[in-house]
Amino acid sequence: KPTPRAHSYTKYNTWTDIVAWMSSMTSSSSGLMTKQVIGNTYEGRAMTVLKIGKASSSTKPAIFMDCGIHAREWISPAFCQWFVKEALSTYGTDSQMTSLLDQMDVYVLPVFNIDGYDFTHKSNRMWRKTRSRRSGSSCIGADPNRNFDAGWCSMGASSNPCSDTFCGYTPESEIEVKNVADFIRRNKSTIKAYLTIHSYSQLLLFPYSYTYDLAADHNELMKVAEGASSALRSLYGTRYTSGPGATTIYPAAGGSDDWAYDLGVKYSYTFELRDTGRYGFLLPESQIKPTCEETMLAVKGAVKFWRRI
Ligand code: ING
Ligand code: ZN
Repeated sequence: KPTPRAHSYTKYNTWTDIVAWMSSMTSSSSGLMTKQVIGNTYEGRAMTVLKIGKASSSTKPAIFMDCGIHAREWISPAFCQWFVKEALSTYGTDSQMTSLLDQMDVYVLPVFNIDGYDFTHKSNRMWRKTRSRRSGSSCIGADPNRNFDAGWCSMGASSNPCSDTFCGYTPESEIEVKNVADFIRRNKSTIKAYLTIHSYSQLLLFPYSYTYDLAADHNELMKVAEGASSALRSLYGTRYTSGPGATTIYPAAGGSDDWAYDLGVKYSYTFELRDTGRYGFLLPESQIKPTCEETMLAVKGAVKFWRRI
């Protein structure tokens, strides 16, 4: 058996590379990380959630984080890989990471829309949606971030299967969305925070996107977002804007953060990573490291706040 090359955290890895990486990281984690398949994608790829945390006899609160809900936003899966590496390599030396993983579990889904991600590597770099097909339409896929059951398809989404923001035929019609929603519903009592990583625009968004109404926890959500974005800015001066999705980016129904919030996951955030449009989805690999480093500060800053309350 040939020795696999070391995984690179400063490249945009293929799905095949990420599969091998998940297995080797789990094996070498000394029990700090386990993996579980939460279902298959439309094309049959296994959706794997990594659970990171010190084993405990009592039930621990948890954070759920997904990356790669949109196929072309390559910096997002790169961040999930970076997060896992940092968590495993700094547990026991970094006091913040150690107490986080002692007290909480972090569920990481490195690539949500695997079929779409694979398609962007092989056929069309700018693909956004899933890759599901239906008889009656020659257009492929739905927007997974319009397919959650939160004001579904009421605004900022399209009922045209050919649109890039197609909401799907019904809420959770996309199997990837159903698999994630089922997992979060099953673990609803422990999941305290939901983070979903997108690009680009440098925003830290929170509910709501499907309505202009303010969330019941608006002030607290805003305070955490501002703390996280100031931690992020402290490293390289990268500026983020925080606010509810509807007024900060655009109104859009069926998003995962709104759905998680309405389910009862109070700290529900969408990150829009670098940049603000110079490269957009085609962020150069040279920016993976600085982007991931600063985003780690934002995530750890938010977590620090939650652990005080
Ligand atoms: N942005 C998000 C999108 O799905 C968003 C913005 C966040 C919409 C939360 C709805 C809810 O359009 C990108 N870049 O995908
Ligand atoms: Zn996106």
